[in-house]
Amino acid sequence: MLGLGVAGAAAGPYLQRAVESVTSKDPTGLSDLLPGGGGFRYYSVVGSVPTRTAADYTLTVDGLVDRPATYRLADLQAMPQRRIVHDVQCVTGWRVPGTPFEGVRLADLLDQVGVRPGATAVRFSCFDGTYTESLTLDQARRDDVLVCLRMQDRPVSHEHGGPVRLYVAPMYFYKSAKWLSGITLTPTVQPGYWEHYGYDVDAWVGRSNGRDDAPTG
Ligand SMILES: Nc1nc2c(c(=O)[nH]1)N[C@H]1C(S)=C(S)[C@@H](COP(=O)(O)O)O[C@H]1N2
Ligand SMILES: [Mo]
Repeated sequence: MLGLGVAGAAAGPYLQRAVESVTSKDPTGLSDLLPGGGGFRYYSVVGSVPTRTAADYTLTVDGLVDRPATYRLADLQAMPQRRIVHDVQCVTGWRVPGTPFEGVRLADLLDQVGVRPGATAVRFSCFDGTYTESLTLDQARRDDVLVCLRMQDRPVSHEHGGPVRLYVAPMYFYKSAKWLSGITLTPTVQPGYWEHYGYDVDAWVGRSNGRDDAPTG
């Protein structure tokens, strides 16, 4: 527990326990540690997640915007792509070195729909039906926050949250919502799934959750 503050010591194991209790009931093994994962653990807070492909995937952007929009996979693929390589750090302790993520800047999507005055935050929802995340508008506009179509230089696999996941480079990996289906501009920050259990909303790696990990981005 060296280096953990009170908050981290109290909250850190909670995610681990919850994930384990979910995975042990998961007959698909989807959320379990799979071989060939390249150091990643596959996490899901639900037992099974529907598969979405280019044929039926959609991403809706709504809330406090001028032009609500629904994007298909091909729409996102047609936009300018950015590739970033950083370490990945989970708040439970595991870290994966230099991992490429590639996709559309969230900032570009926000510009397309036109953020209205009054919006200060972004809420993310997922087609697993349960997981949520959030960012402030300033965080969401960062260059290293991607609506990610590729991970490890291949299309984001179903297990990793494909076809589209969020990637928030400088924050703990729980901010990087998998199976992304909705982006909603909100008047205030609405804490995400794990944040209701005590994890920090501002989840900067090494500067939150009572942890002192080396920064990732
Ligand atoms: N929809 C969804 N997104 C999620 C999670 C989840 O359970 N469901 N877990 C988070 C956590 S805690 C981590 S560490 C990463 C794990 O990503 P991976 O499964 O690709 O390794 O996804 C994050 N995004
Ligand atoms: Mo995590």
